[in-house]
Amino acid sequence: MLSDPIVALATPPGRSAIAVVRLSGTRAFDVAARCLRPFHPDRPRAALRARLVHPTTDEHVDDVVAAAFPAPRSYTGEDVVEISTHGGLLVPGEAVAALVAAGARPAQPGEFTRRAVLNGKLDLLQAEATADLIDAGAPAQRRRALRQLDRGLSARLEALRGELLELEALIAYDIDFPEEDEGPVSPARVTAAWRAVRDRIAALLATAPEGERLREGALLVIAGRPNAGKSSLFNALLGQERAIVTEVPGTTRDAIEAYAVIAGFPFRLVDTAGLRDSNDRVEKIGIAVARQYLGAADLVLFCRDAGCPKGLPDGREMGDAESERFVAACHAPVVEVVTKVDLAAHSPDGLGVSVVTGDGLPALRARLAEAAFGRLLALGDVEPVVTRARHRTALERALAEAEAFYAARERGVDAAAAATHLRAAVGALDDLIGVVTPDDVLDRLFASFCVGK
Ligand SMILES: Nc1nc2c(ncn2[C@@H]2O[C@H](COP(=O)(O)OP(=O)(O)OP(=O)(O)O)[C@@H](O)[C@H]2O)c(=O)[nH]1
Ligand SMILES: [Mg+2]
Repeated sequence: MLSDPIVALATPPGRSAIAVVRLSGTRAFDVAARCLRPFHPDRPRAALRARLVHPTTDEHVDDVVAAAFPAPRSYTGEDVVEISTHGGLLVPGEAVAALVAAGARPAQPGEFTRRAVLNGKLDLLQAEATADLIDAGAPAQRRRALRQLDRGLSARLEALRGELLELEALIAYDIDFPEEDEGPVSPARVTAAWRAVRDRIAALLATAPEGERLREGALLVIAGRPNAGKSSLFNALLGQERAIVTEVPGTTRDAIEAYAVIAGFPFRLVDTAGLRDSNDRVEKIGIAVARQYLGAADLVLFCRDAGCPKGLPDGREMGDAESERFVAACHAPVVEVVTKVDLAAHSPDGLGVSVVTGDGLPALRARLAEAAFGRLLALGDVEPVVTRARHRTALERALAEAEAFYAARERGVDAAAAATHLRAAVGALDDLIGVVTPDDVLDRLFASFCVGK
């Protein structure tokens, strides 16, 4: 049943001052009335003190504050009761159990938000933004999720949808009077309108790589010769001594991955084994792992040691040619940095850092954020951005249909047939916003939600 009363703890379990229990459904007020003394559905959206009791044993479970939100003015669009109980390991669970005994069912993950979507309180993009906001670990993720929750992306897609329908209206005359040579709307005007909407879809699509990276964190792989100071820099960027640092070349043998927020943006930092020809079995495996990470990286931070400009500690020198070859072999963009500048006689060309003095670290952080998220930085927080593969594939479909429309017109296909491509493009945008959303799409989306959301 879709609107049966559901209940869940909306706050994480554990010791806390308060916890919030949420109840939603057509009979939610009946359930609440069996447990709350008193319960006032006639005083909507007022926070009122009450005793929460078990409906069959009458046992006093907790003193709470409860508020009733009658449909449709609630998060789910159904009758909702929010109950603030005391926190801790026992009380919130017993409060939920009492409400279940009174006739509510424990909610599935994401079920509240799913109902909000089905009742038209949120579109699909806003529901995704809700999950992104909860998952946000970096300020840039929070700002982006809030913009999407505010319908920034939805509004842009609706505007594009409107433009596609206008384009269809422009060729309506050709559809109705296919025999006429020239309709009242010139082909040049149709072309201009088509180009404008096509370009706008393409521009939005172009935000996808960095948008998806913003949700997942940019994979930043630190590489360089043994002893170049990679692990030291990894720890400095992380703000914590995570990787082992010693003066022995070949200290790091495994790849170490950690989440870090750099200049407000999310990164997955990877420290790797120093690159050299080694006969050590373990180190060789480590170097192979490093190369795998380099192949998958969004961005490479290449470290060069300023402390030993002539010979490297392992007796070999990584000459300019060798490091240039390395950088050229990387698919991802490379940020080059000179490490240990406190040991150097004079300041290096380009970006130099020292983890001992802290010199250059702020500039390095800014450079990394720029290299991984430069397009988003340039767009600011105002322009909408697409952040999921689901968004990207729908926009790719819309773009392909828009292109097919124009190609069909160029080939002299009749207007009615060409217009079906515009309809299909509109359909792709509708799927994206979630106008009509099949159950399996909802299942996949809400499976990743937490219970109580
Ligand atoms: N003076 C100075 N010493 C540094 C700096 N960064 C690293 N070191 C020293 O350089 C040595 C090697 O540092 P690591 O961070 O272990 O170098 P690595 O590149 O991870 O080395 P491998 O794991 O062996 O490839 C250690 O003795 C560090 O203390 C720096 O900025 N200044
Ligand atoms: Mg190391």
